[in-house]
Amino acid sequence: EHPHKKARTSQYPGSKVEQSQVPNEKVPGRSNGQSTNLLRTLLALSWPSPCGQTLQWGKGTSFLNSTKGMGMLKEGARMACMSLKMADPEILQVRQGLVGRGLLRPWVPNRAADPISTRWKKDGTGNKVTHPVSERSILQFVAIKRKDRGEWAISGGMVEPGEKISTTLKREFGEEAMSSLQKSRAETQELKKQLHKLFSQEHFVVYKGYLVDPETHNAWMQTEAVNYHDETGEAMDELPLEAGDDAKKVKWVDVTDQLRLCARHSQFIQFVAETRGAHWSEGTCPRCREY
Ligand code: RP5
Ligand code: MG
Ligand code: MG
Repeated sequence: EHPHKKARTSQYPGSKVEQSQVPNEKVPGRSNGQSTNLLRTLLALSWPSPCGQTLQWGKGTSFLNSTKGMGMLKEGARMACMSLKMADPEILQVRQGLVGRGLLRPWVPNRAADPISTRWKKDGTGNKVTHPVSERSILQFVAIKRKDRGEWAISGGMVEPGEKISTTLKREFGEEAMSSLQKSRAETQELKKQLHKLFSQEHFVVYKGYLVDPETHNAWMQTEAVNYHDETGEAMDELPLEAGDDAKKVKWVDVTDQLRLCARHSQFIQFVAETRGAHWSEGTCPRCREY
């Protein structure tokens, strides 16, 4: 599936605004640094553009479709290309006809971080539970149910300005899976120690990059997902899970291909399961199957 498909074929979340059906070949890759640089430059030029703070995505759509809007966009692109010494203003083509920030706060990439905390599923006697069909050990991860969209997800959140990703990963897990914002000062200190211990464990970066989620031409998501795994389960088992902030529920969930999570979160979890040799699907060759 084309990575940018969802953003072009459905309504913008929480609205009745249809995203236009831009064909694949007309979509410039967001991995293309030039596109991002160009947008940055356009914003830095502070030319009266459709990217202006006052335009919302709804209004922006009609503005952009107007002759005046398109003219300004092209002129801005031309100026930006001149300043970047780039040849092709077409790189700033309209992706799905929506301009402005939509649901997102910052312009251009909105950085998020997704902590994936895992442990092995155990039975009453402390032995690992294996799946009867795949015969692989079953992994569990901490899932939250989002308040806004009601979907199950990883307890991720946005990177605050100037914040290190490693801090965001800990902070968001604390806020959404341990309700840290509701704790007293003493409890917060204790919680910080627990989180520090958890997040100092063995970990690896699962994914880093563009994320299909609410987006417009000018504001989109990118994330860094990191897996923190507790092999013995000692630290994770003691965790007093309590939903907070963006989360209305939190629980340990078995990892399988039946998971339906928001954004690309199921793919992140699949990658963790396969990397750790855990159960994912009932098929004999999970990597050969199409999901
Ligand atoms: C997802 O939304 C990201 O992967 C991350 O989990 C989350 C960040 O947004 P908020 O939870 O702060 O709304 O796209
Ligand atoms: Mg949050
Ligand atoms: Mg969140």
